[in-house]
Amino acid sequence: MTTVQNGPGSAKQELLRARLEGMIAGLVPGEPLPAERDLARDLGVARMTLRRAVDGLVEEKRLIRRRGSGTFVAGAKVSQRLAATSFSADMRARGLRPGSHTVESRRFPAGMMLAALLDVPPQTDVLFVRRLRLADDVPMALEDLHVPATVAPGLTGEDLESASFYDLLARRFDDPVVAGTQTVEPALAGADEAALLGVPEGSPVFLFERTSRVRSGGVAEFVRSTYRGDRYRIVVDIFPPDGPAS
Ligand code: 16G
Repeated sequence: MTTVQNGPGSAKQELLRARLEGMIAGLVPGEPLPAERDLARDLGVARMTLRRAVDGLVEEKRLIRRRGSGTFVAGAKVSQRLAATSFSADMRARGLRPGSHTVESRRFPAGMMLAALLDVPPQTDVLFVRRLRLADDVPMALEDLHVPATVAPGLTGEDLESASFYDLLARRFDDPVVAGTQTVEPALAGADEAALLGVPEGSPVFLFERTSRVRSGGVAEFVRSTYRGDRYRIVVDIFPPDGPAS
């Protein structure tokens, strides 16, 4: 029966998938697939059959479907240079649209541990914001940000919805980030993180911890960021131990 023959895993569907994979390999990330009608005709399959195969590749994040504009080849891994740049600037530099969604936010006194990391007295008011970071609407990272009120008084979780924290520091508070310290280690996505990032629980992730200082001298943030291991590759510039050759 046709339905069985064309079902997922059927020889016909496998062949179609292989042809689509070949086509994706020949395109660069961000390039569109031809219109569904044309592609179905060229491949000699029904539009529904093609759509099912494309759905599978969209689910695997090999393709991205944008409503109203078509289906595009998903980005390869983002090569992340370890630098004091912001997520928004990094994404823009790659031609991707940065996004930020505030999942949760609250305020509390720093306490001993955060006070040491933020270099403030323990009773200092701290804003905690959990942010989902997106590139072209695809979840890339989850960031648990802690900001002392001393550096960004009045800042709220809502201010960070669809906004760049570093831009706000530079523009609203006239105090740009100038330096930072960052660590990176491998980890596995827990249930909550996996659900927000849209990856299976236990997927490999990079866990970054960063503290950044602003021009006025204070620590502006302590951030614990979970970056998707399937979308990031870390790039590090290396030099001889006594610094770059002049
Ligand atoms: C990056 C930083 C994070 C910073 C954010 C600001 C890493 C691992 N983390 O994601 O510490 O808060 O950029 O981005 O790079 P924004 O200005 O776009 O909000």
